[in-house]
Amino acid sequence: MSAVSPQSQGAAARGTNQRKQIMLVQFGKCRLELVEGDVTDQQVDAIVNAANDQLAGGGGVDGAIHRAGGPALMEETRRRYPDGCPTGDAVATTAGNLNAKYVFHAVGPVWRGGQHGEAELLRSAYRRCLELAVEHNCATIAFPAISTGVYGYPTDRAAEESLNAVREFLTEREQPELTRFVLFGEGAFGAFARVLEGMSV
Ligand code: AR6
Repeated sequence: MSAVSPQSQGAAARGTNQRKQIMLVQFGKCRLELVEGDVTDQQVDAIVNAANDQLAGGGGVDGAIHRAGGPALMEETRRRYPDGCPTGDAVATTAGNLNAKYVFHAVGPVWRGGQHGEAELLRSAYRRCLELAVEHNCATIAFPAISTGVYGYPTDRAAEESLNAVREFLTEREQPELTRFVLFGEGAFGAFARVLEGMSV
């Protein structure tokens, strides 16, 4: 098992008075970051979208990604994946106007109380994105907190499954170099940070 050395630090967001939270952890050769922010602002090889199984677009992260990426994203998605994408899986498109090479459209589970395979489906959605990152030679990838918005997955439970899935993958495969969770708001950041701190001791 890789050594884990957490360092947590608050950093002033450039150009604003707001303090944005950042937490960094190293798993062997791989770095895991938690940041508070907007996933569409990230400059990484792959940005992950929290999509639905029809890849039909929607609100939340999905809406923001399609707005920022432009219409080319939906055109490509429709052309290449007319049947959508099953829950727990992910598909890749190019990233349009986003500052990335790819968007990985991941489909997380709808929360139905926790007894319907939600945890395994959520872990699988993260794993599939990391596999796509390796296949597409992506050194850096940014995730939102899949399923924790419209799909209703409790954030603290999602943090546990998501971070464990990513840690397992990074420890086994030793890539990608950087995995960043981009968490919308202090509440989501805090939930993920608490789980990551617990994992590091
Ligand atoms: N950057 C980072 N995180 C964000 C952003 C953003 N720009 N916008 C929202 N979040 P959701 P889901 C957070 O609802 O639960 C869509 O309609 C948000 O606060 O985007 O997987 C799809 O089409 C929450 O914590 O995704 C599907 O139908 C998290 O991202 C459905 O919603 C995920 O919220 C998918 O639902």
